[in-house]
Amino acid sequence: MTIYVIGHKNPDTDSVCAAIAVADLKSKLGDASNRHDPAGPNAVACMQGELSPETKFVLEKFNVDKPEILKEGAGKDLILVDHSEISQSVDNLGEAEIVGIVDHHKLGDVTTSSPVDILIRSVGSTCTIVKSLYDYYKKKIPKKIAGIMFCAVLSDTVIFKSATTTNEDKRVAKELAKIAGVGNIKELGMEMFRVKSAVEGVSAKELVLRDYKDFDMNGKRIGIGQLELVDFLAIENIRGELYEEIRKLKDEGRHSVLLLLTDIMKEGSELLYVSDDSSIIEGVFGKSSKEKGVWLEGVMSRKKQVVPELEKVFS
Ligand SMILES: [Mn+2]
Repeated sequence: MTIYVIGHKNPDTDSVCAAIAVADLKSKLGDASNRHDPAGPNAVACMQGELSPETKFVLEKFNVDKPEILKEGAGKDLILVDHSEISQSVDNLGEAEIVGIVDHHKLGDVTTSSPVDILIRSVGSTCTIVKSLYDYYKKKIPKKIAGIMFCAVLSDTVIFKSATTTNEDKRVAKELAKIAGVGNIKELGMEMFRVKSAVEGVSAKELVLRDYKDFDMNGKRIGIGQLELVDFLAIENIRGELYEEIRKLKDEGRHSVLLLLTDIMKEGSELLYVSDDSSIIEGVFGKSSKEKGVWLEGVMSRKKQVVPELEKVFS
């Protein structure tokens, strides 16, 4: 039996690295954690789309193979990592068997027909939770997997600046860095974010979709993208194109599409938005703008500072 470990659509570093790490751990556990098959499962890491430049950099840095692409869930046994929303998962999820979930987002809308192993915790990254699973099962983390998990923690917590960061994330990152032989934590973090920030030669559409998620909020489809930038100069000339792309996404049948342009040095985000009802979005953030771009001081986390506020008004 093969178990496919899969992260969310538009895979980011946490989602790809968590899938690789969980597949490694699951394969090592064999029958110890598998009640169906005494021979033990063969777990395979998957992803729903191509690697982002940041994730490519991370995997190459630690010499880890990229996961295979999986977009179809029917007939497969799955462990979901870094998501539990149907809209962010593989096609035909209803015809798949979900055998596990490891996540750090709000509980989504997936359901299962059999008992399932779930670990969802409100920490800064899925890889922080995966580290605790290796420890719980007393399994050693391979050096290169520790390296990519370390990068995933830095990526998701924006080098510990995001409001989602917990003390556990910091402690785990230090432990992973030690296993991976990373000397300077902040230095590798900045190197990674410079790769993430590079927008040259990338189309506005790709930038909008790079870290983009759809949410079902009380029957309304809301899209939220985020671009984390080391400096804003890089996008100064393409704001109009970015706006045009989120408008197109909205026209595909969404109620609203938001794009957070996050300045990781200034620790805030500029919000671009298009909506059937702009006053809702403006009400949530207490600001409006004719240019549809507003600065939100201190807002860096989609899952903690944006999604919950929108859920409230749409519920
Ligand atoms: Mn994550």
